[in-house]
Amino acid sequence: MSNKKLVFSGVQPTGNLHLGNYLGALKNFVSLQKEMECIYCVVDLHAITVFQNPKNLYDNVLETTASFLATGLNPDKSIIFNQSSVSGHAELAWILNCVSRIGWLNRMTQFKDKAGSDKEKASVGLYIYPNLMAADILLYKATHVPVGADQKQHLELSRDIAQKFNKDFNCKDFFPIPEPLIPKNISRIMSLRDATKKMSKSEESDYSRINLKDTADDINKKIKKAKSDSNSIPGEIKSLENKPEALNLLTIYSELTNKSLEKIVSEMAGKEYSFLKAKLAEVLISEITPVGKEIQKLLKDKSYLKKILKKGTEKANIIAEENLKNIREKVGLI
Ligand code: AQP
Repeated sequence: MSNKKLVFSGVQPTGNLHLGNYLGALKNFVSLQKEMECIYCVVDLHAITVFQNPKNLYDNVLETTASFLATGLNPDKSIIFNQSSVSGHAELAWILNCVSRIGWLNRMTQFKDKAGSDKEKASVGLYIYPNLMAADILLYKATHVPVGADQKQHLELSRDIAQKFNKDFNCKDFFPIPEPLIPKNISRIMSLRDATKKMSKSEESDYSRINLKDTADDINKKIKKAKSDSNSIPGEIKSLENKPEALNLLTIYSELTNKSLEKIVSEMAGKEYSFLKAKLAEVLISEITPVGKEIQKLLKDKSYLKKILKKGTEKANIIAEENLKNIREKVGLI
């Protein structure tokens, strides 16, 4: 087996990227780019598992690409492309649909959350989404996958699929078993309105999230309105156990200031949440608004963004085709 480390991860073009995507995934993408070969994909085929207005989807693919670049991904170092432009993703997904088990998919909690109460009406694509995710990773024989904690279960399924393929086709170590890279302190950013739910692009209320394109004014308003607690900030983390909104705000602040949660809680002990909110809005504005401005600037030159995707597609296709040739051979396809 090759020892080459290779990173793969994707982001769905389903709307404005937000603070959860940024702290849970994109920041990690940028730092990994310094140490390893990386492939970052705008996963448009995942997006259409839930109906997308075609015009919005097209725009969102370009906007997600702009967000990749604005947060610091370098197209000369990392391969940046959109999933549907490399047909190998769909081909390998089909093969893996035949390796993966229905029982495994039935355990996926994201399907249960996204399909809601009427599962009969969910698309088949939404149900088999984790098999496509496995194909994305295994198509490049990626060894490391930076994701937020919400994707941990899907990644475990990718590992199971890789192991089963290697066993079924008697090719030990053919697919590396991909390792998740989940940020330790800030694996899941929660909604600003209801911290029992994760911050998400598809949540109806825009007040539930900080978008990367939000202005200073938007950020101030959203943080002011964010749910917290009527008591003052306690001196120890344990007392925050039943106060998820307060804990979420403190965790975001700790991440953005690079200080441990313990240190932040001890510094803020006894203060009102309005004090934390003012400080939090300040650091958010200084970290997020420059990214938003860069996204807006990049979006003015769509042909440049398309050129980046085209160049990335060419590079990705070379790796994908080489691996697919071997995969077809293992399966016995002529
Ligand atoms: N709230 C979050 N906290 C930490 N990480 C998060 N990620 C998403 N939300 C959070 C991570 O961002 C990467 C890209 O996610 P995605 O956009 O492809 O899919 P998602 O997880 O389904 O994100 P959303 O915002 O909830 O999108 P919608 O609403 O369209 O489903 C992933 O690594 C994810 O873990």
